[in-house]
Amino acid sequence: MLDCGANPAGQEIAGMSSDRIIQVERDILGKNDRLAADNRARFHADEVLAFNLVSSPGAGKTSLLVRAVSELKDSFPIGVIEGDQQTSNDAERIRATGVAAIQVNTGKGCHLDAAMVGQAYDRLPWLNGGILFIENVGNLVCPAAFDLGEACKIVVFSTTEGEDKPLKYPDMFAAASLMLINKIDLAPVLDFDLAKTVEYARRVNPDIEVMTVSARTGEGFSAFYAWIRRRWAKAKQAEMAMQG
Ligand SMILES: Nc1nc2c(ncn2[C@@H]2O[C@H](COP(=O)(O)OP(=O)(O)O)[C@@H](O)[C@H]2O)c(=O)[nH]1
Ligand SMILES: [Mg+2]
Ligand SMILES: [Zn+2]
Repeated sequence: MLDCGANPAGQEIAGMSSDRIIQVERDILGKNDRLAADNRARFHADEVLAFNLVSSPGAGKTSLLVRAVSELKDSFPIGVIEGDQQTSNDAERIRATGVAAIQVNTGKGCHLDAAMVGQAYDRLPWLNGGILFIENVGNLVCPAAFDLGEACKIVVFSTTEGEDKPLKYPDMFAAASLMLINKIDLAPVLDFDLAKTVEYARRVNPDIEVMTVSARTGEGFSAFYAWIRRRWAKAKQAEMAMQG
């Protein structure tokens, strides 16, 4: 349990008083927030736009990134940080596209933290003016609580997961700026109810933007790229305004 540190469910832990548990959680999250602020300052200095991709395992984060980095790599310097408990499979899938990727293995850990991301960022080539994609560990719970220094979180939700997941795991949908509904190619065979999914997501986060995509067919990706380019232009504008 304490691997995670976030203890979002507020469970009891044998031998620890609830005050002590709350203190340990505050210490862990407080330290993470300081390191996330350091990451954010570095991304800012490098003019790097960082996205933190979160989802349950198998929603299609890596498939989506393989397609996106292949199609965006001529427009932006791109780097990827891949988080999984074990294996470097996902980093290898990204590197096969010619884009730099660093694998972080969290072992028993169930989320990436800001320290891991800072160390992985050191090992990437300089992404000056580019984009950093961080693929978090597949888990709809505690990655919501750990700021990595990203510009925003993107939750990837697939049509195979059931429409009610935004209600069951509200913290993640509340923390995300964009929901990519992936595997839309499978929607007809699954009787997937898109309207219901969007309604549930907006119930926990009225501001969440929603797009449907298929990492398999490429459907919906031009809208996703347009969204990325808008975020990028906005960050550039803010930068220029600050420089006066
Ligand atoms: N039909 C379909 N399958 C997909 C799509 N995206 C991913 N998959 C499949 O879903 C499985 C998990 O994908 P992966 O990218 O590894 O998910 P991750 O665990 O979130 O990184 C793989 O078998 C993919 O081929 C999609 O848009 N449509
Ligand atoms: Mg993956
Ligand atoms: Zn965790």
